[in-house]
Amino acid sequence: MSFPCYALWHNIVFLKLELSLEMEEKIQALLNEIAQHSSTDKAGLEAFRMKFISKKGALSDLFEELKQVPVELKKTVGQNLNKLKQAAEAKFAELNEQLENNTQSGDSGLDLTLPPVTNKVGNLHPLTQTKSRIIEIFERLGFNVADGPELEDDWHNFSALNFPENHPAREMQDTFFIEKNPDILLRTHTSNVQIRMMEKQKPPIRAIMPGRVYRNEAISARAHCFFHQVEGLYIDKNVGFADLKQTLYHFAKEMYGKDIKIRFRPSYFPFTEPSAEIDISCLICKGKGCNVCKYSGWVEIGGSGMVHPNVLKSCNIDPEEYTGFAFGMGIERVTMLRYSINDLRLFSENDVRFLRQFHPVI
Ligand code: 2NL
Repeated sequence: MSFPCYALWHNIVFLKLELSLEMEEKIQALLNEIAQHSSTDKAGLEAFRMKFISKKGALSDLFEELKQVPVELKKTVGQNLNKLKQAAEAKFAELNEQLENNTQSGDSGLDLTLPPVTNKVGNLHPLTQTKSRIIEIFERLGFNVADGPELEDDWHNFSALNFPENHPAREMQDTFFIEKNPDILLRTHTSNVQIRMMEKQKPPIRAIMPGRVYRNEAISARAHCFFHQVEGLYIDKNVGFADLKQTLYHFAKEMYGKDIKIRFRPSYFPFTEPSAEIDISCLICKGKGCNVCKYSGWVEIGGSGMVHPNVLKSCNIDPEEYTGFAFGMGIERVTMLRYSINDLRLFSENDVRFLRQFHPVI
């Protein structure tokens, strides 16, 4: 072998040796790097994969370089390279598991600083809330709660209540009659329930009747073709007008607060004698005068009176033995005054922006 040729061979061997040494150093450095790697987020894990495991990563490069290593060293370098590969894969598996555990325990995706999810539970309709409060107040005075039909006959809605044959309330514009049978109608008040109760039950009777009633009215902010009423009846021996006044005064104080004032204004109903409208002092201006009370300081919440003897007779109750008082209130009206609502139509439009405002504070 000539000198230059020998020198070349020697050089190549030397270079290959150098390459294997260099590879061993690289492998060691990468092993250290892998041991120290500790990222636990998704981006860190991906960077690790790219650097060590992917086809363009350090391991691939080294396996490529391994081809240049002299045969006698290939085994050792190859074994070390395999150790490096195993270390990289084990580390990747470990980091991946850590990341999954963290995700499950809520480390990512859950932001505790976000505002809470709002309560989507519904609430009772404001009229139902008022009705429940009225029932609560009268139940504590010993009144029962009674219910009856909304589709009623003439007797229970008008005749038994001492409505004369020619009374305007019987006219078509006030009452919804059933075309095929004008003796049947949509009740115009809940008094029909009281009549049914008096027909069935002997006094003492002490009950309130909440329910829906119907009148043929043009719909506006102040009137509707249906609304809700609570009527009350107390029949016993020696029931007088003082009982009526005290009962309703007690109700007004419970409903609107102890500072409320109450006033009875003479009036007329066919079913009571004497009759009186019930006014309470205006809650908006506290009696000083405003547009709700039309500058009078008083607002009407219903009507009342001593049950007319003819009504008692219609129900086979002897007016010489028993007397009683009755009253009627519009639930819409009571609710409007309670919450300062200025349009009756809001109650039946089912606009959630209105209804949600009556969510009770827990
Ligand atoms: C009002 C007026 C009233 C009655 C209802 C009644 C019932 C029977 C006998 C006598 Cl069975 N009276 N109810 C009495 C007076 C007034 O309601 O303005 N309602 C909204």
